[in-house]
Parts: sequence; C-alpha cells; structure tokens
Amino acid sequence: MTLITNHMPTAELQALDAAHHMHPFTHGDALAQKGARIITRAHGVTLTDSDGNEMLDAMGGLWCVNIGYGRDELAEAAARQMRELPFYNTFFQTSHVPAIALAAKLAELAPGDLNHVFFAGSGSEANDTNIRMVRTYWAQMGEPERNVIISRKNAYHGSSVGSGSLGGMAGMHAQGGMPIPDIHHIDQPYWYGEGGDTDPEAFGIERARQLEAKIEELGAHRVAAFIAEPVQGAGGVIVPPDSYWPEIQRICDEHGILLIADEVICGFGRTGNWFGSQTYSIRPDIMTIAKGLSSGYAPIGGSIVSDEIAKVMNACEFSHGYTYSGHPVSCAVALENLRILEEEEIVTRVAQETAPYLKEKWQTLAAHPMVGEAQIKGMMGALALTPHKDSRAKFASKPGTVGYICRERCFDNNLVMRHVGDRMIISPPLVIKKDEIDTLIERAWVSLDQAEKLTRDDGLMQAAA
Ligand code: PXG
Repeated sequence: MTLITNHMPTAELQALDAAHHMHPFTHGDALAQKGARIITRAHGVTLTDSDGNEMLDAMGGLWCVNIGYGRDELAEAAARQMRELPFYNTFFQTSHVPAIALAAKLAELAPGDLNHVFFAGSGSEANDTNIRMVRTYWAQMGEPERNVIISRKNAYHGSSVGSGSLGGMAGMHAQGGMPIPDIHHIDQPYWYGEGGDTDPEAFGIERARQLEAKIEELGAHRVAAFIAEPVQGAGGVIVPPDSYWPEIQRICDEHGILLIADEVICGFGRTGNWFGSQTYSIRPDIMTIAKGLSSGYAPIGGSIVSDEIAKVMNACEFSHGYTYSGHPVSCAVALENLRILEEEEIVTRVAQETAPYLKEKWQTLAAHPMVGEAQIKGMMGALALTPHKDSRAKFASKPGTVGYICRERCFDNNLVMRHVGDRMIISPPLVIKKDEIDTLIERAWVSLDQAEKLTRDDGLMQAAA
C-alpha cells in the first residue's frame, strides 16, 4: 500500500509542498516563504493540523462539508461502490445504477419541473455545460442568435475558461484571456458596499432593473439566459435585499430569458431549505449543483434542468460530456450524503434551530467597534470590517489588508474564517451544534479585538477618501 507521508515533520511536508505542489488562488512564492498549514484529520466541525492544533472549521472545508467530517457511512458507500463497479461511463448508450439512482433522487428533491440531471465533475464543469446547453437549446428552438448570457460583477461560477467568464471576478478576467465572447455582467445587489443613501429595498429593485436595461440594450432576441447565485458566496456572502429576486424573476419571465440559479453553495440546506431557490421563491430553468451534493467527500457536480429544456435537448445529440459525468463512486457517495441529510432531518434542524441560533449570536458581533454589518442567511454569514461604523466607510489600505490581519488572528485562535477583501465570512457544516456556535462566536470576538488593535498599531484604521 502506498503510504501518504503525513508522518513527516511539518517543516519537511511544507518544503515538499513548496517544491512540487502548485496551489489554487495562491501566490506561490509567498506561500513557500511562510509554509502551508497542513491539515491531517477532521471530525465533525473540527480540523486537526500536522502540529496537532484543533481548529473549528467555520468554512465547512470550502462551503461544502454540509454533513460534517468523519461520516463512516460515506467511506463505506465509496468502498462498496469501488469494489462493485469503480468506473463505467454514461456515454454511448450505457448507464449504471448509482447515476440512475442519484438522478432520480435529485429530480425528487429539486423544486418544480426540474426533473433531469446532466452530471459533471465539479461546479465549474457544470456551468460550462450550462453555457453550451442554453445556447444549444435556443439553436434547437430556431433562435441561434440567442447566445448572450448575462451574469453579475463579483459573481463566482467557477474557474474554467467558460465558468470563469460567467463569473464577474476582475482579477480572474485579467489572466488567461477571459471572458469569452457574449457574456455580459451587470452590477451586484450589494447594498452595504454600493447602496449609498438609497433605501435597501429600492436599491434591490434598481439593481434588478439593470438586467432589464441590459436585455433592452442587447435586444431580447439575443439573450439566452441570466445566471446568478441566490446568495453570492465567494463574492463575500452578499445577501440581496428581499425586493431583488422577485424583480429578477419578473424580468426573466417577461422577456422569455432562461434563469440559471447557481446553487453550488446555496444548495443542499445552506440557506435553510434544500435549495436557495426555495428560500427566495425563484423558479429557475436550470440549477447548477456541486459541493454539498456530496458534502465534498467526492468530486461531483451537475445541472438539473426543466422538463421543457430536457425535451428540447433530448431531440438532438448534445456533443458534450466528461469522462467523470455521473462517476459511480461519486454518485454513491452523494446518494449516501443525501440519505443522511434527509433521514437525520438536517435541513429542517438548520431552519428551525441552528440557523436562528447562529443568526442571534452572529448579530451580536455587529456591536464590535470594527464591524459595520453582520449579515447572515441560513448558515452563511459575513462581517464587513470598517474603520468607521456609521458611514460604512472602507479602509484606505488596499482591500483585503485588514481582512487578512483578521483572518490570521482567527487561524491563531483556532477558528477557520475566510476573508474576502475586508469581509469576514463563514459557512460552517450544517451539523454544527449550539455549543460549537458559542465557541465560534467567542473566537471570532477575540480575533476581532486582536485584529482591531493590530490595525490601529499599524496605522491602518483610516477611512478611504
Ligand atoms: N458556482 C459557485 C456558486 C461556486 O461557489 C463554483 C460554481 C465552482 O465549483 P468548483 O467545484 O468547480 O470549484 C463555485 C465554487 C472561495 C471559493 O474562495 C469558492 C468556490 C471555489 C473555490 C474557492 O470562496 N466556489
């Protein structure tokens, strides 16, 4: 058996990591100098690193470990499936039981007439599928000129060329020739950062109407679809005003534009319902799924599409697919994950107990002198750091400078909380218990206090002009 070398001292692992391992979204030289933190084990909501530190993982891995770490049932489902049928493809008129069972289960769980699943290996791949699917759908409908997809600035839809183009991350578009043609971006519904003196609900309508203006500018006959996350995750947990989604839905309906809800983060209980679309009464034509589908135990993603889209797509051969579309081991793991979410009533418990408790505690952090707002929806939350609460001011320093200071304090206090610019964000496992939420809040408060002091000492408590 090949041993994984986690018996080595941390420094040796870090040296090997720096020598051979290229990390996503990471400045390699800076990391090599510091040394990566090496995670060796996890259970429940707790991570252990190679030095034996135990940390509360308030990010659920990367927004994905919904059922928590260490569930043997998933390991057993994977082992069973590997022994029985480790791989077979779903191309060329073949199928297998795990893919069939998972597709049927997803059709049962998904709202409305979303009854058909195209599998992928990740959220990025699924969104690439969506780009080609909606364009092919309209071509099949006799409207091949409808190839524009409208998305939003600061959206995250993945990191492949297609999905990264859908996303609205300026830093990503600056590298590697993105975005691809015919993707347009409107502004995000981020009231705290961009709403100024406008009332939040009026601002929500204003930002939604940018979609209508964009459709009119481009011509409705050219627009295939609008894509958005119900709550933006990687953009910094941007919870839209309540007025936003009903207006978006109206605009898509009136102009006959397909609506793609990217549920990669919001799906599988994160917002207190099975899907974020249910939380916001969105009626999508396509949902992108990944992450919580398998609680991250195995890589899998997909697109769940409506009866209408499936009918049109099934009338042609869609020249598209991945070797690992419907990978049997990933499907078996996902099925077991969904069984646990359902039988242990985890989503219901989130809605009725944990999310309300987390909200109450999270909002106490708004009293901290450096916190401008404490936003939360279900089990995803954000703190906007500010040098001046009342004016919602940004820091004069480069965005992310103070956020990074705070993140480092969190890590040293055994709390994994991420920063997006100067917003601190959480997305803990859905199974987090009340006493663990108390610990999360205590560690966050201590980290904020320390970060505030460091920010002052470094002369960074300055508002941008
Ligand atoms: N859509 C959404 C809404 C996502 O959040 C993807 C698609 C792409 O999924 P894959 O499986 O291809 O990564 C995501 C992924 C972060 C971070 O820093 C967020 C994601 C991935 C990596 C980092 O918050 N989200």
